[in-house]
Amino acid sequence: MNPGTVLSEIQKQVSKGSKCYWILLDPDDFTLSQASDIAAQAQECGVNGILIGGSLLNTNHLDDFTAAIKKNISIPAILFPGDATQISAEADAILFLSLVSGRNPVNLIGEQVKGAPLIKKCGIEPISTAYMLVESGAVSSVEFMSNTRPLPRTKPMIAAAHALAAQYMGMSMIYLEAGSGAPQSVPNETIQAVRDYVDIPLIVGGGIRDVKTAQEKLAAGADVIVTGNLLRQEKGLEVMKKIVEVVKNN
Ligand code: 1GP
Repeated sequence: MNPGTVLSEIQKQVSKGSKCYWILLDPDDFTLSQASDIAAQAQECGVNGILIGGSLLNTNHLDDFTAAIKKNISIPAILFPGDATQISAEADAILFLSLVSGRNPVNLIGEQVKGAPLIKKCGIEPISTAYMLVESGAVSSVEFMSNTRPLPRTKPMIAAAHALAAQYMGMSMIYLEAGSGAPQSVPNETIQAVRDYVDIPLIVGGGIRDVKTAQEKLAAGADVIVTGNLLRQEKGLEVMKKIVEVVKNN
């Protein structure tokens, strides 16, 4: 794919009203050959992008992992970093996240300052993304690692105000996150409220493990849905293929 075109491709899709589906591969959860194989199958069935990353990596193979995925696909490989250590020149782009739901300066601007020069050296495309953590019924890894409070589930307008502020600050996308393996996904009311307030692409992830939930998030206004843990489940690939169909038919 042409360098520097990941965001513009997403914007093009969204402006046509098309929905997208990304899968998240955590380098701690898969071997290189598993990741490469899953990425190839994902592309073949119509997944639109591969996210790579995790809140805390316990392995040291991000470059090799990303290269193994890239070898088999032409859809974008996009880093989804937990911190400034998760940068690789092998990727096409990186979600340049700021955890705007929290009030911890380390996650709002500190890690970004550390990572920005490395991203420039790597030449990968940074995509400014407002990362918003929403309560999910359990303490997520993001909540614990960032030492921030998630947005309350029952107050959609608080989420909408954060998203609008992020758009006004010039961020290119919103990521509404319930957390990896969340017992409850982002509430549909929260997605709707954010959708009503912002017109930049809206990504929703965390706790989406079945077709019905995926459909609900799309209907509520998500432009992109993300599944991660689903692929660690038996029959995960089958569910992924069914979600692709739902996304295509939206
Ligand atoms: C986590 O949004 C992603 O950051 C995916 O979450 O693993 O729960 O699908 P799941």
